[in-house]
Amino acid sequence: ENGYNLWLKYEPIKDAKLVAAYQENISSLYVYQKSETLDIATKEFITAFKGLTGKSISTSVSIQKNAILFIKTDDLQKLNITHPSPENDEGYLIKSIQHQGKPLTLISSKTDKGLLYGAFHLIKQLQLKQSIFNLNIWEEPKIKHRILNHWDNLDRSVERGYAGFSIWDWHKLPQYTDQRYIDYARANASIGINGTVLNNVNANSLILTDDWLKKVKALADVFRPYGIKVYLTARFSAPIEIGKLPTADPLDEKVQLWWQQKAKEIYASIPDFGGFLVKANSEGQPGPQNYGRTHADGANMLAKALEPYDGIVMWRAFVYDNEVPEDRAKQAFNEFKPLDGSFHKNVIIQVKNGAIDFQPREPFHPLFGALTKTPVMAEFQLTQEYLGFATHLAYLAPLFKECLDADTYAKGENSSVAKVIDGSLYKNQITAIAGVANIGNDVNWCGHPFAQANWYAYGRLAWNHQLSSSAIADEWLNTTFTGLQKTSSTLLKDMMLESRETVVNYMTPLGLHHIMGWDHHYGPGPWIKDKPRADWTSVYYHQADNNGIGFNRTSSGSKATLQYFSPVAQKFDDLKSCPEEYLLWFHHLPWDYKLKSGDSLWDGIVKKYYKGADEVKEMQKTWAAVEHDIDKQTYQQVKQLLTIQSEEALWWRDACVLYFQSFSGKPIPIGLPKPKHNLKYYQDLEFKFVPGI
Ligand code: BDP
Repeated sequence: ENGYNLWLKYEPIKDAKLVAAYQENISSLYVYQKSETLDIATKEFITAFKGLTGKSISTSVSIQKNAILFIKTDDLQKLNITHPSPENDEGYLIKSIQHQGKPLTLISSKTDKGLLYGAFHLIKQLQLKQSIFNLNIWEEPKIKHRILNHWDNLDRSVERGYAGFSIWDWHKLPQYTDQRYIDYARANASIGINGTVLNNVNANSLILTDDWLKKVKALADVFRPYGIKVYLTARFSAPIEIGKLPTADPLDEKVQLWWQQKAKEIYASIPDFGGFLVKANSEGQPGPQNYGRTHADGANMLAKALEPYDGIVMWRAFVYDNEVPEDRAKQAFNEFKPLDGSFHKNVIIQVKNGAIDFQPREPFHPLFGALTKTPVMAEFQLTQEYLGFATHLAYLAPLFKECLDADTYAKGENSSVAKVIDGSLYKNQITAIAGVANIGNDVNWCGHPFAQANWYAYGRLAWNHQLSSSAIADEWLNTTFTGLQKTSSTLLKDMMLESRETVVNYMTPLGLHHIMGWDHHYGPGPWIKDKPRADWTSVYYHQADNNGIGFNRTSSGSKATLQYFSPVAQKFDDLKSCPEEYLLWFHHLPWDYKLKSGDSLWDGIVKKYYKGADEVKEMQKTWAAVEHDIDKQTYQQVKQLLTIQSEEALWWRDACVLYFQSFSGKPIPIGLPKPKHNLKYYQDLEFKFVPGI
């Protein structure tokens, strides 16, 4: 078992009674109107059914007893079936019905894509050994554009990618379409992902040239029948670099025309092209501010070029400026809030879950809820840039949920981030969500077998943010490790649900953040200082000195707390109500500050680091306990990765504790073992060729 088949493993179900029931009650497929997408749906179902139950079924020309009927909502009447179906284009109904005396399973949707989603749902029902009787499943996605962002470069390196090289084999495209593209599309369709940005936000304008657009078209053609649209990142200076214009000023007419022409060209070959994702005036990327223009000027120019074709612009709010002597956590809000209302209607602002940068834990970004006239989408990072790369096991659904479920209070209580991005709070027409992909050309796609769960969880939450982390883990575990007994499944689920908190404990407990190794972000580096920008150092973020530690973002400090709506602002601002998991994110506190546990802050920090490292040892034990239920190859892989994780957790623990001790001057609490090496040892470690840069 090499992990290639992800959660789409169709291995024989062992429960003979159940298999007999499935075999007996599914006879054939009946497709009312054929299409490429429905061919895919039926082929997938037939393959799955054969694999899971051993029975070969096929499509038939008439409706047989116990058939599965694939039919679009508009055609229902023609068969005299009257069942309400979802209004949403991608929604679907799966219902057990009686039709002319025959029991049938009806899958209906307004679109072929919805029927494909329905097929995958029914397959999952079988994979999870659930009932296929008396079905009445009504599904509709809450968010319209559910997108993966690939930070893939044209040379096939992947920025912050830890699972090998890019799966886009640009060199062989457009003539050669790798089977991987099809399997990628299948996997995404199975969890409802319907868009992919193919290239890095740190963009290369070459992608917009004719030769490269042919390659993009080839991918778009593969993905289309799976309901997946292709998007590209647009480098703002492209009109200069590939258009030979002297400027990229968004108010220059020639520049506007250039983009309009470019859009026309793209849509001529990719009629359903999704649009552009743009990182502008951020970390050295060009943008409208180079010409004294605003983000709105830049975004609107592109939006107008895409508008005739229904394309959208996802304009990132991940901006911060070294020249601005302001807390980096506040800068995106400061730049975008005043622009609310000035964006064209097909622009959506893409906001990272937190205000700094995909840390193991961040409070939700204050821009969620703050823009009332501009749609906002959330960007999560599936690739584990700050959570141990593809070597640490960290199930991220709890991280995503923490953000999605957070109440912004933008319109009073019950104004969750999820409601902002699903459009229900401000009635936005465009709704979207993005996940920075953790996919590469490793045989198992994601490097770590458990990292697949983050791709899966992202897709599931993008479809329905109300699902629980636990329910998603259950689904993923039991479709991925097909031989799991109930006890093993529970053990592994508990391990997954704890795993992200474990990483927080051994990396950045109590609200610490951004204290990783310089540049490559590998391992601990709380001592990082004296870099070209203060906000690229660790000391900027932890502010440790002999008196205490933490970034004062309260009203007596940077005032970042005040960017939140009341009463969230007060909650974070007031030490008494600030949740301890965000303590040092918002407060600078003396080493002897008393935590809720009664421990001093120093003791509390140290204990968390030790706890995190101990928890990885527990994960190792859990994994050993389920060995009998896991195939040999995967078992060994995860076992070895957990060994690395355990060593690295100790490394994080010891390096951080020793470093912070050099300020606190306090002993490691009695009973805890001493670090293996001295601080200098950790500070002197050097790493060359770390992946993902
Ligand atoms: C940071 C990454 C950097 C990305 C940047 C971004 O370190 O590689 O380019 O975010 O999101 O997390 O633009």
